[in-house]
Amino acid sequence: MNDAATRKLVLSHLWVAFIAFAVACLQGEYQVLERSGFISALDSPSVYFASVSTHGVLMAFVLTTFFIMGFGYTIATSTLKQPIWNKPLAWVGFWLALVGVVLAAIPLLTGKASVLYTFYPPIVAHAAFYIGATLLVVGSWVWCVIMLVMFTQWKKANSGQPVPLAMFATVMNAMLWLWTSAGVAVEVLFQLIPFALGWIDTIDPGLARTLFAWTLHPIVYFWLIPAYTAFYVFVPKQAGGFLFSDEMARLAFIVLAVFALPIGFHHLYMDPEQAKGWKLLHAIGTFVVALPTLVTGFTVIASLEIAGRLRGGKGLFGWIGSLPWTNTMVLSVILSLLMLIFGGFGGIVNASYAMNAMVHNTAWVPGHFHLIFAGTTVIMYFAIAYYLWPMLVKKPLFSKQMALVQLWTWFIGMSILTTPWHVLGLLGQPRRISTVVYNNLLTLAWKPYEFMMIFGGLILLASAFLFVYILAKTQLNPTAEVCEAEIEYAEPIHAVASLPEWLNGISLWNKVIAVLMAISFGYPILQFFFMDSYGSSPWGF
Ligand code: HAS
Ligand code: CU1
Repeated sequence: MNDAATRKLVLSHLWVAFIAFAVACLQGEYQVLERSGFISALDSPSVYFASVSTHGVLMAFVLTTFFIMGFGYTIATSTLKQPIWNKPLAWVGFWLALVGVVLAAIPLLTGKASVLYTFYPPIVAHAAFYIGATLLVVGSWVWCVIMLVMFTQWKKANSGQPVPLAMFATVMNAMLWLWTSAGVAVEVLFQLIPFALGWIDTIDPGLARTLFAWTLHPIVYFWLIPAYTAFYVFVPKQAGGFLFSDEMARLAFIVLAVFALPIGFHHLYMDPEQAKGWKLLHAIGTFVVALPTLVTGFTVIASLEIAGRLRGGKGLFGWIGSLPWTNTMVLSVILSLLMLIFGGFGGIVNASYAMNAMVHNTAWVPGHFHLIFAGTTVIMYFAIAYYLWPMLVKKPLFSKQMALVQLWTWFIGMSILTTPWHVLGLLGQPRRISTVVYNNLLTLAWKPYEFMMIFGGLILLASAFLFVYILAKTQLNPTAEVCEAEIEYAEPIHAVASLPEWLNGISLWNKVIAVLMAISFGYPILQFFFMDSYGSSPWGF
């Protein structure tokens, strides 16, 4: 991290990510207020849907993609000890993605792209929205190419050597993202852009939703992998111990990347366009993809236990108390795992066909993904930022105490926000609605939960601004001494001297994915071309 040009590149990516995040948090608080119906002056479905669409795009696409790119450049340069391959190209990727975001933001903020982050045709947005989203994805592909080239070059120069675990995970994620984004790219290029420009009169929502389902599950693992990377490569060292198993970590990343892809129909259980046999196949894959998370939970907790015992913790649970709870990385992983228990439980409920029927399209689903994405995943983005910031700006963190408060408030706020969502879902409150006025006892029963959500959202908003404040203060602090710390990667208990190629490369897994995708999406997509299909006219703007 001594190369100023690389630091500038990484910081630029991370700042875009975190500014998008702060704006989206503001919108989040407005949305819970609007939905609650407590302040009638706020009631406006059109503003609500413009806001929720922007919020979703900023959180799910902008925060994540820019963070993942910036973090990936950091991992690649620090683990491979190589400069970024083709830095000008990396900047091209950055600018393409940023121009895309600005282009998409204009129709989003002016209510011309209120199609939510999942696009939902036949609702149609202004073409600039889809073109902007495409540029963002193309910018991220540039990052994928750079990661793959650096990985390949390193392997050539260090043949037979194990690729550092953090880089292995990053390259797996780049490969995963190329596969993941293909589904939505086809939808946008061949359906949505022509539809928005009026080149085609109708669209087949069944095909569009199938293509989006191709992307919708693996994208969540694209977001998650940096968090798991930090679990494995930073946490054990920060806790004062060792990684329980390097090989087990690789296996977890492989199963995550491979099985994230052929399972998207668990988002379509209640949709008519796919038959039940295909849904069953995707359901089975969904349960397979939960396994690497269990392996991750096990390995990370085992690593924490090693650290706790090395620090003198005794007895069955005594090691938990002796962990360094005031280390931002260690505190984050503990809070992240706690949120994972309940967020993951919700995922298993969703994945089970009969229970999905109960919760699908209800407030339960945003409850699930706020807990597991905004909670489990994003808290690790904070931890990574706190860890890297002093090395990126060469100044010590402005205030560790404030950072700890920020992490705790995020955890508390997210718990208060998402618990009522789960309950409201079970009480039948639909998701993706502005306000539901049934005027009956059912909606009265919702009110206390709505109130809790507003409160949880306020805590989160304060926490988000505190996060950005700490980063900005650290960077702008004129009096701080110079910080020369370097990134420290965790050592496994048993050092890996050599690895079989399947644990050290991606080519086998790329082929496995190709086969699994052909099996799970081949016929379900092809069927649209040889059955009668009925297009829908545009709906919306
Ligand atoms: Fe999900 C919907 C199924 C994980 C994100 N998910 C969504 C949506 C998003 C999302 C954004 O099957 C909404 C999409 C939309 O807008 O329509 N999800 C799953 C399953 C998992 C899962 C099975 N989801 C995630 C992750 C996400 C994410 C990760 C983001 C990062 N999800 C679904 C389904 C739907 C869905 C359906 C569609 C719902 C519908 O009807 O629309 C699994 O990967 C989860 C596995 C996790 C576990 C938890 C294990 C727990 C561990 C913790 C151990 C810790 C301990 C504490 C013991 C099984 C490992 C230690 C304490 C100490 C102090 C040390
Ligand atoms: Cu999914």
